[in-house]
Amino acid sequence: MSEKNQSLESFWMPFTGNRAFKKNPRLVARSNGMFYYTPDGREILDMVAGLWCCNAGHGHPAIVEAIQTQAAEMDYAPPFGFGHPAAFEIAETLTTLTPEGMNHVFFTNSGSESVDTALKIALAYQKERGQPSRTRLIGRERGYHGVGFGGISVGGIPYNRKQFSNSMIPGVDHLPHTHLLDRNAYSRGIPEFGVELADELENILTLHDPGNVAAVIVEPIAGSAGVLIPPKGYLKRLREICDKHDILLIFDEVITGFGRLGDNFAAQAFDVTPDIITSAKGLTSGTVPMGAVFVRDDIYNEFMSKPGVAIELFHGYTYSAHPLAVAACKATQKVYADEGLFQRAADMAPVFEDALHSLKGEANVIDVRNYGLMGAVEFAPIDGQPGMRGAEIIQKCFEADLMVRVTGDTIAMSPPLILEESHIQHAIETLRTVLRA
Ligand code: PXG
Repeated sequence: MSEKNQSLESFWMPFTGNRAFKKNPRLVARSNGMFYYTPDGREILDMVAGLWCCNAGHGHPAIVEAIQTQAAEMDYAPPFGFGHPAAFEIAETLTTLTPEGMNHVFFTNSGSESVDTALKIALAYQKERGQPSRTRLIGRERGYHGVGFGGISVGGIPYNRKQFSNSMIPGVDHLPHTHLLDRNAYSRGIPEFGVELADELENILTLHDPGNVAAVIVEPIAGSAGVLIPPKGYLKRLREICDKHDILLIFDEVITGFGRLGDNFAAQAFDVTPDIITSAKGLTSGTVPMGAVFVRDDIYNEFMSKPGVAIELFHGYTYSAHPLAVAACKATQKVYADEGLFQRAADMAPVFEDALHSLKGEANVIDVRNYGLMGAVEFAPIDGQPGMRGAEIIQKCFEADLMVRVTGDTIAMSPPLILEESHIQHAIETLRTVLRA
């Protein structure tokens, strides 16, 4: 690999074909703005914001400085029984971005931890309010909620569950996914058909009795499964059914939060207010690991209203509200606000949409979909080798200095919100060239 001929063997890479990677490594060594740089200096256009997270672009000087300053000032502060002022300050700032009445936040270090935290809060809340029979959880096919046992249990990506099939948390059901290729292919923005898929929730509730169900968790837009946009009216219908049966609705906004859809959260973009929002990634623009779970005031107050209880929730992480993460988060949020990046995402979305949809008609393209600055192009699989075409395309793109994300035979893009029209054109034309070759 390098002059030192260092082996790649020791690092067991996550969600990666280790053997294939180590034969043909795709390494990046430096980043700035919209770009990564390989160890030998090639400039790679980053159309995924790292992994859907670097919303402010790479190496923003204000964020870099905040992290450096904090590292020198206080490296770590214990979050159990102690606090540091900036944690309370950023919590308050963040709750100005959430829907009304959602003014409390629990800090974690990742999306997976945010999901498991949200599920635990939902379960504990039902007990606290005197409804201990409400223990069941409902996720959705093709949902990705991270890799904790809770997250894979409510998640709906078969490969992520298969190796652990006997160890899922009990009492979980799944809604059908909403990817209706035959009816909704090439939708621009919100697809027209499929609101009735939300009604399946009523059937699941009838089967188990609503009084046994704690919460429903969905990604407003499924990201990892290939950018699946909810059909028109679908999220509202889920909200109505949850309200009718007094069930919590959790939006997993690990990807959709912090400007990705041109608004603070998908909750605002789609005008549907959940009871709990999970987040991570864009929270710190991917600079320092951090997650956050936002809860409605009455959920928090339920825990706080019990007399004589010392610790209200037996849950937390050594690194909850880590000073470096908090500093990064504060600086990131200031950059988002000062530079109007959420609005910028909204402004660039139509340009992104037009460019993506110009790929309709290219070889093997079977769908293009988009919302805000999330987009995907789906390809017909090679016969008997699902995923192979997608893998080839991202390799060819990387060789052509373009970073995109692949899931199966779908290429996804979720660029930093700082991108310019020229980046969009360059990315789409590079992809077009790869497809034509
Ligand atoms: N929920 C959602 C909706 C996510 O997208 C997580 C939870 C878990 O976050 P952590 O920080 O624990 O990884 C995610 C993460 C991909 C890809 O290929 C997506 C994610 C992570 C890695 C790869 O699409 N999303």
